[in-house]
Amino acid sequence: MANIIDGKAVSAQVKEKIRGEVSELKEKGIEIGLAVVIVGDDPASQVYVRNKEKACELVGFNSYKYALPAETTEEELLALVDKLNNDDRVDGILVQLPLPKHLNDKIIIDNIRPDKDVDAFHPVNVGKIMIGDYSFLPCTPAGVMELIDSTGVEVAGKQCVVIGRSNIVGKPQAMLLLHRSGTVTICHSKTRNLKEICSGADILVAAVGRAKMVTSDYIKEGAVVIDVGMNRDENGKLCGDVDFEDCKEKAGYITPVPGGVGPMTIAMLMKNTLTAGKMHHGID
Ligand code: L34
Repeated sequence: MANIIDGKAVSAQVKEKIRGEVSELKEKGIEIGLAVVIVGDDPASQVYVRNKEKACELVGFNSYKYALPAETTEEELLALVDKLNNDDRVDGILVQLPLPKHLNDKIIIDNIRPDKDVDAFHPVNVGKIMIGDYSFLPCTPAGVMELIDSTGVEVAGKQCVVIGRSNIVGKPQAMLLLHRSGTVTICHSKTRNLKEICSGADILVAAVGRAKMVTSDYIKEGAVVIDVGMNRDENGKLCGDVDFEDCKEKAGYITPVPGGVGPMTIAMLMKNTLTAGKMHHGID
């Protein structure tokens, strides 16, 4: 039986540390604010945004939620982003993705001030990550790194395989593993011999968005298996990209869904917001 990595516990530790720092800042009269913008009524996004608000409350940030109707126009959304860019109470701005189809993510993200871009999705922040000189790391990949670290397994020199090449997870994940001197392979829908490549991985990160695609024949005995997927199975139950039941004996360490990467994404958002707040107040 593999060790199950408890994302809730690790995220609680991260948030506790942030809570301490936030209360010290408050004593100095410094308050930190996060604005979360959600457009439309995607039920999954609503849950994630709600969890972000709860985390803000826990660590002591002011949270400003903007729930806009699905018909919101690009001009309206850009006007809100501009307002938040210029609002001194707001240290971090997050526009929850996916946006309704008529809105172009790229245009919106390009208009968030890079020093308030706590998702690290703006091209300036993406570029900084590429060269290893960054203030913010993207929340999900950064959370994955924390979960790997929680196992005590060293990344340097290991075979690391990332399944998925999105701008939000796969690509930056590969970069973060590379920064830690992992030997990194990125797999995607055109990859040949996917199973063979994955089964050579000491550290496997699955971020494809296909329910239970990674079965035990994809993993190496004793591997660290991190599941970024958030899918619904045939019974409508939340599940990851990894078939947890099938893999839990063979893996050395494995994350569950829920309770794995999801809570860490949120903890890392809190960390980035604290960093942004400190930067805006000239601390550190
Ligand atoms: N802009 N859009 C922006 N930033 C992000 O960092 C995200 N992401 C992804 C989707 N869109 C985004 C999130 O917030 C995914 N994501 C996210 C956040 C939280 C959780 C999952 C994904 C989460 O709380 N997961 C819980 C279960 C939630 C449930 O019950 O449905 C868990 O334990 O995994």
